Amino acid sequence: MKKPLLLICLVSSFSWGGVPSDINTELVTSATYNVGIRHAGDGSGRKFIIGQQGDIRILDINDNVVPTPFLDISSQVQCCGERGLLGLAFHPDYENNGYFFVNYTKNGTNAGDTIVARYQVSGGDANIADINSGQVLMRIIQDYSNHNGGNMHFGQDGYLYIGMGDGGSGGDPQDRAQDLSSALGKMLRIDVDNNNAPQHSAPGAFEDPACPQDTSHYAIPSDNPFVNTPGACPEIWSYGLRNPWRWSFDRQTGDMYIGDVGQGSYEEVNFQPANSVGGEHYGWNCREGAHNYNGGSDCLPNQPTMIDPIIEYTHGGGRCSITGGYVYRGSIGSLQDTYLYADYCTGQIWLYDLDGGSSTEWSGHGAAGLVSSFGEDEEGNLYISTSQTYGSPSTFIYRVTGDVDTDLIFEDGFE
Ligand SMILES: [Ca+2]
Ligand SMILES: [Ca+2]
Repeated sequence: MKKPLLLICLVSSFSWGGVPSDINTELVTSATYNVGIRHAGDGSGRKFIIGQQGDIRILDINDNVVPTPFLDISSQVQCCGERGLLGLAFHPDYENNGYFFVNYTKNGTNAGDTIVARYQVSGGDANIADINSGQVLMRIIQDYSNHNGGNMHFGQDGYLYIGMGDGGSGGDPQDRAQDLSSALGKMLRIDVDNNNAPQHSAPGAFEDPACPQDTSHYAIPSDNPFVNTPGACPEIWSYGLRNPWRWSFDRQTGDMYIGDVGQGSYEEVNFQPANSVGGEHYGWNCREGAHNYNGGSDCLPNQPTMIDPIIEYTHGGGRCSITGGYVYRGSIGSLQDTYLYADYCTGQIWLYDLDGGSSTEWSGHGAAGLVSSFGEDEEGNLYISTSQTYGSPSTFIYRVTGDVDTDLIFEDGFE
């Protein structure tokens, strides 16, 4: 608040053009199959570790793992590879209603399909969820095992955004990402506080394409972009995504950054400003990064202008799969206005300067292993999830460290 604007500019210019000399990482804990960290926004300071096998564990304010899981739905979850418990989002009013939402690949009947479900914390213990509170909100039919997206966040508008991959295989053989009558390859947006979503017909073994099933427990925001488009799934917010494995909102501005995993050549980050009205087409499988994919032969007719990424990088050097991160909004001065992202296969991390519009590799960041995810705590500290080797159950959580600007502590961000 008392910080002069000039200082902010000075700090920003230090990070631009190079990696700040004060930043580093520290190991917080090891974990099994962790694919990310979230916070509940309830003032508790707790972090929640997403366990791909179907468990959510609490990291307390002293970075100790609470022995009993917060939730364990592993008996309902099909893991691992690209499947499993992939996403977790806490209701904006979690402190009062105790609701949180999970995205997982189911086993049993309709095995392999994506489930978005709501759970609630138990009445007696803030560190234990009520296992019997589960309510499925939607099921999204899947055939291939890969490209399940799964990441979810609430927007500043109070709606739940759900990132869905194109369903899988390779090259999106059914062109689902461009098809508005499929929930695959999309960013979805729903209202979890109401329930007026239209019912869709019960599918057969695999219905292609298909909108979400089991829609009785959420509503469609009236200003979703395709509510009046015949045949379109009204849940769709934006489309043309291949596998938005990890994406985020800038907690200060509300802008959206989507790390979208590429096919064989380009990895990308798509940007959507906070004032977007939705409907963006991010290209896939007509474009991969800022290039025609497959010579443009998969472009469906009559597509609108497609949005090219703000960041792309090529394969080579072992790079293969982007892990989208966050715009840093914690208390480290030198990282302000920096978006961090990584490549899973090499463990490389880059700093993208929002002002300069360019990326610098953070070599020697010290987070050992392959980077599978990023996470934020309530105060904006940034976490990095890694796995020892490709698909290994042995995973780690690191925290980004650096020189703290005391003016940034306990602020949601400067204006
Ligand atoms: Ca799939
Ligand atoms: Ca794209």
